[in-house]
Amino acid sequence: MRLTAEQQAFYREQGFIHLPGFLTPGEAAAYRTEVHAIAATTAARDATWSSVKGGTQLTHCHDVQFRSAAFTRLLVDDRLTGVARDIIGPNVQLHHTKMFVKPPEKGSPFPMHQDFPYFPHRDHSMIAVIFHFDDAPDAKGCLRVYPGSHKRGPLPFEGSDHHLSEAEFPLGGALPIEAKAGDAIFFSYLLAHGSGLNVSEEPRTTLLVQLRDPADPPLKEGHGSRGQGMMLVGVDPTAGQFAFAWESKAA
Ligand SMILES: O=C(O)CCC(=O)C(=O)O
Repeated sequence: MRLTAEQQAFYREQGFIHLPGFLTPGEAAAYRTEVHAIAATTAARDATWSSVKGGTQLTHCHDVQFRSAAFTRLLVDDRLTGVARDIIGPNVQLHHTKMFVKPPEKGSPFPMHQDFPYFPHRDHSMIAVIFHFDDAPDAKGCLRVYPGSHKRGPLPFEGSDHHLSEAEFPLGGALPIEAKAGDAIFFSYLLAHGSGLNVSEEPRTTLLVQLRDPADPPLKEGHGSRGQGMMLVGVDPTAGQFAFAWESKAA
């Protein structure tokens, strides 16, 4: 799958693109089963932001391709790498993966934020891809974005959770991107985004994959993950000699 010139122009202007039917309903259902199987193990934990009060929950696990081979295959799926190439360029490198299940009636919201402050990069090549494995209407806490906000570059944030000012970026004022099972949403790590509470009777199940250009260096260390640096398409023109895993403390 590749983006048309029109879709690429939309992404450049708006900072995101919603691609309905990216996965088939059967694929989405199979991935959903995998995510819920991981959620039922001790690998998953609650990832509700410290600033979110009120007894909500967010079931979360990093590095899902180390839990289930289904996600390894998804990472190199031509549909994902094709669209990622149209946004990032010919070389696309994995940064990290994480799954989220927002449980029914109490699935935590994500306050508005940019991803930039968590893992800043020099050229801002970093993108996120959210795969929806079940329907995500507004009542389930679908993604909300401020279209075009990526053009403002890194924005001032508040507190250790790096959230944006609620006065300037109220969650309720952001555009809801209601999604169906199988949809994917690609967006810049500079886009102001968040999502609401799941008040519905069903879980909201997603996978988030973060990708970058290998030639775009991180401005700070500290957001490593298993598998980080894997080339998903193209080559890493910066690659020198690797240390063996047992030689590196970070490995
Ligand atoms: O899954 C969502 O609703 C938002 C996820 C998100 O913003 C993030 O992980 O940075």
